Amino acid sequence: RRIADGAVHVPGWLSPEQQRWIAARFRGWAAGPVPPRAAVLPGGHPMSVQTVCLGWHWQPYRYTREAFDVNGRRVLDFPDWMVRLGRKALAATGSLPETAAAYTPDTALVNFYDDAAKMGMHQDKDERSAAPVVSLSIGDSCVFRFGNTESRGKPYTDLVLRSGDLFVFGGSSRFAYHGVVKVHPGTAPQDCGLEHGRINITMRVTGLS
Ligand code: MD3
Ligand code: FE
Repeated sequence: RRIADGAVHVPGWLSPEQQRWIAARFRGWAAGPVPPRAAVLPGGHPMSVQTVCLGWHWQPYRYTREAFDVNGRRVLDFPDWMVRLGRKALAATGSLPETAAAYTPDTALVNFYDDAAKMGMHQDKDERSAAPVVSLSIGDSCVFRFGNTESRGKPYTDLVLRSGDLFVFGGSSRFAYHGVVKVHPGTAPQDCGLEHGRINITMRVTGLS
């Protein structure tokens, strides 16, 4: 379960019913005012994942309140149920009860991976907070690469993230390089609510107002 300082993996934390419920929320966001989009990197290349932002709109590499790069609409609210889920997630990884209860994420990036999508090694440092990131996966499994804080290269650890898995990145792991090497198509469990592809939710504290 403990992968590194502050990095805790809890396989199968979400029940199939919770996975189906969240997959249905994703379909709602996808049909909503700010649909999933592939963010375009500063070099002009679109990312291969499709992202829905909640609370704050993320563009490489800043947070805004309006989705200027999609359709200019105001960003979707960060739902209360996700704050509660984030607190439960921290509690489940053994953080102090008072720390878990005070955790108040204000943004989430909800990434959809098709069969070919991946995410290169990067650090998440657009937030002005060192609060932990909570990650939840639904659908196809993937190879997740968890690296070090110095560079994109070795040493790193590859592990498989499956539908229902929880991962929390706090402490010195918060600013570690990480990425998604590949998705394993066709591995989504029958009962997860997603027929193909992979959803990953990362909740964060932006430290912005
Ligand atoms: C380690 N997402 O959205 S989740 C991202 O599966 C992102 O979609 C991946 O990396 C995905 O930025 C990986 C696991 C994760 C998320 C945030 C982290 C690992 C992290 C932040 C710091 C360290
Ligand atoms: Fe990341």
